[in-house]
Amino acid sequence: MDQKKVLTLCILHQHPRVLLGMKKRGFGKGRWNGFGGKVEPGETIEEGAIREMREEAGILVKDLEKVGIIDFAFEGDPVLLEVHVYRTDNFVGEPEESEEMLPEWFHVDAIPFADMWPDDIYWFPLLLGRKKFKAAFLFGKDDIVLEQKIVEVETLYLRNKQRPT
Ligand code: 8OG
Repeated sequence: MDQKKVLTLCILHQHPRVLLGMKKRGFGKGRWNGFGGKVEPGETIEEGAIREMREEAGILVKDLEKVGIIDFAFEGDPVLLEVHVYRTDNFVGEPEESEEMLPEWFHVDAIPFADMWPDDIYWFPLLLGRKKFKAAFLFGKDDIVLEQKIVEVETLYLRNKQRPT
């Protein structure tokens, strides 16, 4: 049976800059990304996003706006990832390096897509344009995008308070 992992991804977007972090270890190592990780038992998805932002960059985020839900499948792998994407321009603290991430601000015209997950170039423009979306990607060998689907939506289910099943 397919298994599903629920993850968060949070991007600070204070136009015209966004905060990304260089992932120093584990899944996605060597790529710039937003901050996030697995939702832990007993916490809501939004609580998970807030915790990860604090742990990985020393930032307290407020007014998280849910902008997207992305499903990832990997050819030959029964594990599906459901990534809940948030943005905010309201936070407290200065980004600090952690064991997992080296944070850096990027101008929105200089986002390092070549050194990011290959799907990001498809949906980042929606996030920066303050649009909401649902997306699905199928990855093949060497993280090549084999299939992709992105739909802009008016609203996302208000699942922030929900605990993953
Ligand atoms: O706990 P861990 O660091 O393994 O969590 C993985 C993080 O990477 C989590 O924030 C979700 C995020 N992530 C994926 N896949 C992709 C992707 O294709 N693009 C981006 N931008 N982030 C991703 O798991």
